Amino acid sequence: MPNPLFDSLFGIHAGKSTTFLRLPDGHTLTHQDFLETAARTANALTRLGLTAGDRVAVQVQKSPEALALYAACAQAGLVFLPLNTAYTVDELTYFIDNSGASLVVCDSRSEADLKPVAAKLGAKLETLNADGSGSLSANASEMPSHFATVERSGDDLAAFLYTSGTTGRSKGAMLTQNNLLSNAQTLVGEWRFTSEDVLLHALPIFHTHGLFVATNVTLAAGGSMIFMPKFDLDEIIAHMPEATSMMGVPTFYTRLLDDPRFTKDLTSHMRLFVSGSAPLLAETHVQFEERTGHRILERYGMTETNMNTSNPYDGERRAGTVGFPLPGVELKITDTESGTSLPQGEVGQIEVRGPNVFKGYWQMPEKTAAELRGDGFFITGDLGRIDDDGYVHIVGRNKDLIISGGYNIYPKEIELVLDDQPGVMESAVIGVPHPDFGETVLGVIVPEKDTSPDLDAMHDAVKASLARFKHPRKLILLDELPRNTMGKVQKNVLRDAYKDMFA
Ligand code: MLC
Ligand code: AMP
Repeated sequence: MPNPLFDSLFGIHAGKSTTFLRLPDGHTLTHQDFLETAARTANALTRLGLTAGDRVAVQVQKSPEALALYAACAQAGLVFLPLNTAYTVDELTYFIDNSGASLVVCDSRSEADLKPVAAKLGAKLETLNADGSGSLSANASEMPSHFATVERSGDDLAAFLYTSGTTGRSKGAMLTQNNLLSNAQTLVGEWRFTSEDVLLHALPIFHTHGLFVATNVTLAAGGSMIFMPKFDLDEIIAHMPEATSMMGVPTFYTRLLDDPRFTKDLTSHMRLFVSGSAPLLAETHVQFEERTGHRILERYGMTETNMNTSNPYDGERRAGTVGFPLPGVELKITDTESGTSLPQGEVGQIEVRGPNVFKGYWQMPEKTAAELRGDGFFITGDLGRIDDDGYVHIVGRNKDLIISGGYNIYPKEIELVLDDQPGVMESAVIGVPHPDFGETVLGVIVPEKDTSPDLDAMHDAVKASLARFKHPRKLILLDELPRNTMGKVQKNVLRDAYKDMFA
């Protein structure tokens, strides 16, 4: 029975004894091994009573079994909802509740905290650990290694990815099978991936970049991955000679360049380095070429759209640009107020339309209508321009967003916590340049008259409710926030004032 995503990414490898995953300790898994684990897991999920369209919320460490859970969800027609391993119980509670997940899969270490949450919200709970153990794998090991793939259409939902908003409430971006599949197939062609490719995979698998770009592209091409649990400089350097390609956020590349072991010789076997999720400084692009002879291929994407543009494989990879719209993707620059198209070369908001663009935000029709136009164009919130040669330049953001080491942080979420603390009149959270993470979080606090708030207690309050990567690196006190004549806080003035704080 047809199931486009499963059939085209996974099913096509049935019976193949070719290597799919190479683990840093030398273990390997063939495509067939992987499919059998996925089928066993799909049987276990079905045995739990899950049926097509049910959501499966997953907060687990990166492992072959975690990836097989993604494949199992595709095969059983379930909606895969991966969650950052840094999220706190508060954050997870919202995602489980909002998505109406039927099942939560977590590490055994989180079981005690999440069991009551899942029970209260009517979800089942299973465990899956970094070493592949846990109740889900134990159930799966008793199941048959064949599963009758559940029929799905390309328009059916395959995944939810939560993305925060300017109001502080996260929105579940609904991605269809076709969104994911069409983008993966396009990228295979654009980036010339083949079954000969060995991708050095050090990204997390709970976001678009590591899962829907790196993994799906490798699957669609029939290649293999050196599957690293996380970005570890020593491990990356040790395994690079076995790889042909790597995908990463800019922090990966600046960390590599900071290491003298990263040389032209080490990369001589590589055919492609791709960067995205955050701006790659033109200076990093230039340094990388000087050191290795390779020009990084920068592309631009989003949770809601997968990949939109890419520099060319053949032809000039232009530093400081994100290249051209991908085949099938329309991109225009519009006026932020009126939404009308701007003349060539002018700066405005980037809008995109294509088979890659998501279906909307789960149960948030107003938010969907505000960002996804009736004619199918999605308002990205990024500001850009198209140069005379057609290259897209991202010049800023029309949304209050900080990107730290490739992770998105919405200031509002942190401001809400800070504003709640005793002695705080108001706060403003901004992103300032950081040599390792690109940007980092700075909190500016205006105390109530004649009070001096306890900054340590504020750090603790943030820690209790928000993931580590969102914590302000520093909190500072200010008598008042700069405002324009309309009374709006001028974050650009603050960003400018503190731009050298971590330089
Ligand atoms: C970890 N920390 C971070 C952080 N990552 N803080 C801010 N920003 C981050 N990105 C915390 C750690 O918990 C730790 O806390 C401290 O900072 C230093 O940790 P580290 O050891 O230096 O970090 P590391 O574990 O090496 O992680 C850094 C990283 C990782 C860059 C390798 O963040 C990463 O893999 N980023 C990739 C994100 C990604 O995949 N983005 C794609 C989104 S999809 P403490 O307590 O020790 O101080 C998307 C669409 C698209 O955007 O276009 O692709
Ligand atoms: P996310 O919501 O996590 O998917 O992040 C998407 C955002 O990351 C985009 O809207 C951009 O602001 C940013 N982004 C992704 N790729 C690039 C890039 N190559 N250059 C600049 N910003 C990027």
